[in-house]
Amino acid sequence: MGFAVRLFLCLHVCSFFVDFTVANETKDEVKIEVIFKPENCAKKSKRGDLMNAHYDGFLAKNGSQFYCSRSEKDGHPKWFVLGVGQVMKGLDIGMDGMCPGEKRKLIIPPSLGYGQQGNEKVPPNSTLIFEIELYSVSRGPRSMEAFREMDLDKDRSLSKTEVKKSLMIEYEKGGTRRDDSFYDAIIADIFHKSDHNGDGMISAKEYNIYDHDEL
Ligand SMILES: *[C@@H]1O[C@H](CO)[C@@H](O)[C@H](O)[C@H]1NC(C)=O
Ligand SMILES: *[C@@H]1O[C@H](CO)[C@@H](O)[C@H](O)[C@H]1NC(C)=O
Ligand SMILES: *[C@@H]1O[C@H](CO)[C@@H](O)[C@H](O)[C@H]1NC(C)=O
Ligand SMILES: [Ca+2]
Ligand SMILES: [Ca+2]
Repeated sequence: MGFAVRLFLCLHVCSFFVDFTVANETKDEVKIEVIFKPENCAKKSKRGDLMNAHYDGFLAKNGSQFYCSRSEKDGHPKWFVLGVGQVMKGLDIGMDGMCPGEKRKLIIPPSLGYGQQGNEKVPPNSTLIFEIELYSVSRGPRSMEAFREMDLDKDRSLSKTEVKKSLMIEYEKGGTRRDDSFYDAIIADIFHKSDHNGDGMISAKEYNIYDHDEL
């Protein structure tokens, strides 16, 4: 949809409205607000799934932004496995049960964020607000399963055609057609991020090496 494409192309850079009022946060819970939910939501994220998402982080106390995946490094959506500690606990919890295309706002208490230490950008004991846009979810338990599913000719390597086919299945489940530029942009991103030796194929090894963020 136009909405997702626009976000993907970063024309909508980091301009989310942030509500500063943090009403009644309970200490150790992530508060989840669904901001946008796609009509077709057959597949929801669960522990072990490979996620691709943009997320922006703000301090609840004054709304200042401490993280923006759109302006960080190459500005590509981040890849990570859900529920295994690759991201902070609050994100592992708050991004569970999400559909591709869904947008959420999460309010994360310090205990599930950067805790009593904080970090160079986050003061100690900070409640955090995250704005999340989820692009894709690949079925786990671990990502190798998703890899084997995508690897149609079983040569242990993913071609652009194989990646495109799996993306089309993913994005067109509900019958919505996407144009080639939609897929080309995602595929360019995936290969930019994963095809480390630049041979135009993603090997099992390349697929398994995630570019982790500190988050
Ligand atoms: C906060 O929580 C308390 C106890 O659960 C409740 O009585 C109160 O109405 C809540 N306040 C707001 C602003 O939601
Ligand atoms: C918000 O708080 C942080 C951390 O205390 C501080 O660095 C930042 O300058 C503040 N931003 C605004 C807009 O007050
Ligand atoms: C953070 O919170 C803990 C527990 O509530 C408290 O002991 C500690 O002093 C706080 N740290 C700062 C810097 O406020
Ligand atoms: Ca293959
Ligand atoms: Ca390669």
